[in-house]
Amino acid sequence: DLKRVTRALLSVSDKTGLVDFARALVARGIELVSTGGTQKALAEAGLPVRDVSDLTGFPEMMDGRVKTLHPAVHGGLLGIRANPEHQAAMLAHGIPQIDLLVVNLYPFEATVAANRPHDDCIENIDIGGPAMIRAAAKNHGDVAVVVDGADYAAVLDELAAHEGAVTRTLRRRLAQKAYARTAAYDAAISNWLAAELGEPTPPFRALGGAIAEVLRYGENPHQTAAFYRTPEQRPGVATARQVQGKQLSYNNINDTDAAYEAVAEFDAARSAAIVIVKHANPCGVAEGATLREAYEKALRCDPVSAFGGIVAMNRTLDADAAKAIVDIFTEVIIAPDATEDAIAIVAAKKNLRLLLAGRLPDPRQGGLTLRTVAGGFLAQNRDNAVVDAMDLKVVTKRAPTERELADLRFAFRVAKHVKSNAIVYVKDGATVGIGAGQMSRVDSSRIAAWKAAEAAKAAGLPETLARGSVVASDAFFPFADGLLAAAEAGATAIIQPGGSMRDDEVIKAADEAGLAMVFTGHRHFRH
Ligand code: 93A
Repeated sequence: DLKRVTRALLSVSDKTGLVDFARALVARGIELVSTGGTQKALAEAGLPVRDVSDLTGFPEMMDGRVKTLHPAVHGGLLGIRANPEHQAAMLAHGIPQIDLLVVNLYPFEATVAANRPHDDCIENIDIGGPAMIRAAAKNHGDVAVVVDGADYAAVLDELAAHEGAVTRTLRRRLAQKAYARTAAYDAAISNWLAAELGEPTPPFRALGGAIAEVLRYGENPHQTAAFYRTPEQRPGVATARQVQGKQLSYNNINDTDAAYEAVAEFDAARSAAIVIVKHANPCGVAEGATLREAYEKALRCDPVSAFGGIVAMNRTLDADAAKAIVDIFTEVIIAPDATEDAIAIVAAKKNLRLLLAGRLPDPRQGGLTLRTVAGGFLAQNRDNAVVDAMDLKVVTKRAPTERELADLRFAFRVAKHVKSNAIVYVKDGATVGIGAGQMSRVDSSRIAAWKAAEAAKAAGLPETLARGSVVASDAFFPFADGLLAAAEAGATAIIQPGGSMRDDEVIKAADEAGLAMVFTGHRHFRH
C-alpha cells in the first residue's frame, strides 16, 4: 500500500540534518513548504521552498503562536485522498495536499531542564506542532509523519526503493511514534505545572513523564512488558550503566532492584556487604572485611538457590570478589563501581550482566512505591525505616550480648527485604537461614530453621548453622510457637516489632527458654 509523496511540510525547531534531508526530497521532485525559521534555513541552503503563509493567506502572527493553525494546513493533512467529498472540499477551498509532515517541537523539556523563567517555559509550549503531528498521524493511511530526525534516513530509503512513495508499514510505525511523542510532550507540560503548583508527585506523573524501554517479555513469555524510568534518579537498576551482558529481563530488573536496595542498608564505610537475590528474595546476605569474604559467607547460606541469582554489593567490585562470583552461574552483578581488573574478569562470561550504579541509594530517602490491583493501583511511601534509628527495647530478663545485638540489627535489616512472613537467622554477620513468603509465621520459622540445617549439611558441618544464631521476624510473633521453634533450632536472641495482644505470653516463653529479645516498634511487611 504505497503512497506517493508530492508535497512535504517541514517545521522544525531542531534543524539538525534538515538541509540534507530536504535536499534529498527536492531531488525527488517533492515540493517543500515551511514555517519561518525552517523556511529561512532551507532558502539559505539554496533550496526551493514555499512559505506556509502562501498556503494559509495569513502571516505568522502573535510571535509565531499562530502560524500553521489553519484549515489550509490541517485540511491538507487530514483530507482522505480516496474520499470524493474530501477531495471536493480541498478543491473548492484551494487546500493543497500534504503527503509528508516533518515536525519537531519547541524544546519545552529542555527549557524546563535549563531552569528558565516561567514565561520562557510557557512560550515553549508548542501548539501548532502537536496539532499537525496528531492530524498527520490520524491520517497515516495517506500521510507520513516524522517527529524524530533519526527517521529521516528510513523515509529516504523508502522513497528511493519505491519511486518516491512510502509504505503503509512505515507510515503506521511513524504514526505510532508520533502519538508517543505528543503524549510525552503533554505529560511534561502537566508535570511542570504540577511542580510549579507544589503538588506532591502523583504516581501517574511519574509514569507519564517516563520513557519506556520495551522488554522482550514480562514475568512470563506470554506477557508483554516495558521498563519505565521515572525522573527520580535514585541510584539503582534504572540509572545504572550496563557494562556488559544481554538486555535485562523483566525478572532481572525486579530482582536486581531488590538486591541493590537491600545491600544499600549496609554502610560501606563499616563493612563490605553482599546480597544474593533469587525470585525477589535474598537467599544469602553477609558482611565481611572484603567483598570476597562477604560473598563466600553469603553463598554458604543457600548455595542451591544462589545458582542463577543476582549479586549486589555495597563497595567497588574488585578482582578477588569477581573471581569468586563468576565461579558459579550468576545472572546479574550490580555494584556502585568496579575496578578495571574486575571488569576484565567478568568479561569472560559474555552473558553475565554487569551494572554499575555510581553510588548506593539512601535507604532513609522517601519516594513512592506502586502496585496495581484490579481497577486501580496502590501508592505508598517507600519503607525507609532503618533499624539503626530505632529505639530498641529489651523485653526479656536477659539482655542481648554485644555480638548478639550486632547480629540482631543485621537480621532486622535483612528481614525488611524478605517477603512476608519473613524469618531470618543470622550468625556472625551472615544469614544462615531465611524463611520467606509463607502465609503463617511459624511455617517461615520452620523453613528458615530447616534451611540452616541444610546449609550445614551442604558445607559438610555436623551441626545446623542456626546453633548460636539470632533471629529476626518482620512482624510480631502472634503466638509463642514461632519463637519456640527458633529457640529449638538454636537461636539465642530475637528481634521483632512487638505489639501483639499476647506479647506477655511471648516474652514469658522467651524468658523460660533463656532467650534475649528486643522490640523495635517498627514492622517491615513486604509483599
Ligand atoms: O506557536 S506554535 O504553537 N503555533 C503554530 O501555529 C506552529 N506551527 C508550527 N508553534 C508552531 N509550530 C512549531 O514551530 C513547530 O512545531 C516547530 O517546532 C517550530 C518551527 O518554527 P520555525 O520554522 O519558525 O523555526
